[in-house]
Amino acid sequence: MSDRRLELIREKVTAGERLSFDDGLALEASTDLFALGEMATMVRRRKNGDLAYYNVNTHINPTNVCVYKCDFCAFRADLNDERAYVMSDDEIRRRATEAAGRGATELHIVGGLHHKLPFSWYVDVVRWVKQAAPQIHVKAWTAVEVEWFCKISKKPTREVLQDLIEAGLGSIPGGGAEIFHPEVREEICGAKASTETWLNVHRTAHQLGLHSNATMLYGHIDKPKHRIDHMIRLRELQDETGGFQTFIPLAFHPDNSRMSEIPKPSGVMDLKTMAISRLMLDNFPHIKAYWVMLGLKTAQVALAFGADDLDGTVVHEKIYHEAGAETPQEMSVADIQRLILEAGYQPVERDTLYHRVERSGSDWSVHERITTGSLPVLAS
Ligand code: V47
Repeated sequence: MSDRRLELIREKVTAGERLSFDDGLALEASTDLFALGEMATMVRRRKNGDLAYYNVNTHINPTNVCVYKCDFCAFRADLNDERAYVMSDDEIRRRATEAAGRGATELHIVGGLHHKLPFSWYVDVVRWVKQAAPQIHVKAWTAVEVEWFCKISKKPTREVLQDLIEAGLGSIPGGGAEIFHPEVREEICGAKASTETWLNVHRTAHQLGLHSNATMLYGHIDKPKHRIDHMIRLRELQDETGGFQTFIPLAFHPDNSRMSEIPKPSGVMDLKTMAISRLMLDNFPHIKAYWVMLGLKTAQVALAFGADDLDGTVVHEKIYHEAGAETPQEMSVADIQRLILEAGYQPVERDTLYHRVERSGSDWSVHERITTGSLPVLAS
C-alpha cells in the first residue's frame, strides 16, 4: 500500500471518521505493522484510556457431542465416539460451586449440539449453575446453539431466549460466528446456523436486553475481503442495536481438526488482525486478545495493537486445548496484572458486563459500569 493511502486512513482515524470496506482492504494489504498498531492504539486509548481489563472466570463445556461436523473443530465427538461425554447435573453444579469458591464472577458455558438432549436440559444447565452459585454471571450458549434450541423445541428465538433468561442467563458469548462470507462459511461449516441466523439471534438477544460478544475465526481459508466483510456486518448490527460489548478475533488452531494441514496464523497476522479489528469496529467498546488462543506473549503484545481486554483466568477450557493450544489451563490474577502493567496499561478486574470488581479477601463486589452501552440493564 502506498504511504499516501495509509496517510489518508490515518487522517480519517484521527478525525474519528468511519473506515470503508476499501480502507479495510488497504489496511490488510499494508505491511507497516507499527503504523497499524499506532492507529489502533489511538482508537483504543480514545475508548478505554489506559485501562486494560481481565476477569475471573471458569469455562464449562457440558457436552462435546455435536450433530455438526465443522471442519475446524477438534472438540466435537459423535454420539458413539469413545471421547463423547455429557456432564452430569452433579458435576455441573460442582463446577459452579468450585468456581464460586475461587471467586469467579463469570461462568462461560458452551458445548456441542447433542443429538438426543432436549432443550429443557440446556435450560436446566443454566438453572443448576445459578442454584449452585447465584452470584455468578452466566454467559452461555452461542447463537448456533440457540438456533439448535429453536429447532428441537420448535419455539421462536425470542421464546427460547426468554426461557433461558428466566433460568438465569446473563449474556451470550460470541462463538459460532466463524466467517460470515458465504464463500468461506459454506466451505468450513455449511450445515450450521447461517450468517443471517447468527446475526438475528444476537439482534433478538439485544432487543431483550442481553449484551453479547462477537468472534471471528481467522487464519484458515479466509482472505482479507472475507474478514473485512465480517467486521462490516457486525458493525452494521451494532449500529442498529448497540448490544455488542466485545469483539474477539480467534486465531485458528489446526491440530486434530479436519483442516490440520493448514499452518497456524503467524504472529504478524495475529497482530494485524487485532489492529484492523480495532480500526474497523469503531462502534465496539472492546477488543479482546484471548490469551488462551493467541498464547500469552502475543496476547500481551496485542495490547499495543488495539486490544484492551485479556479475558480471564479461564479454568477447564477444552475447545482450543483439544485443537493444540499449548497455553496453560489457567493464569493467576497476579500473572495477568503483571502482563498488563508491563505493557504500560492499568489492570482492571471487570465482571462480564464491564462493571469494576473490587475484592476484599474472598468476597467481591461490583461497582460502576466502566463503559457505556445503549442497552437497558436487565432486572436481576
Ligand atoms: O465458535 C473452534 C472457535 C469458538 C477452533 O464471548 C476454534 O467472551 C480456533 O467463541 N481453532 C468458541 N478456534 C469460543 C468463543 C469464545 C472464546 C472466548 C471468549 C468468548 C466470549 C467466546 O471457538 C467457536 C470457533 O470459532 N474454535 N475450534 C480451533 N480449532
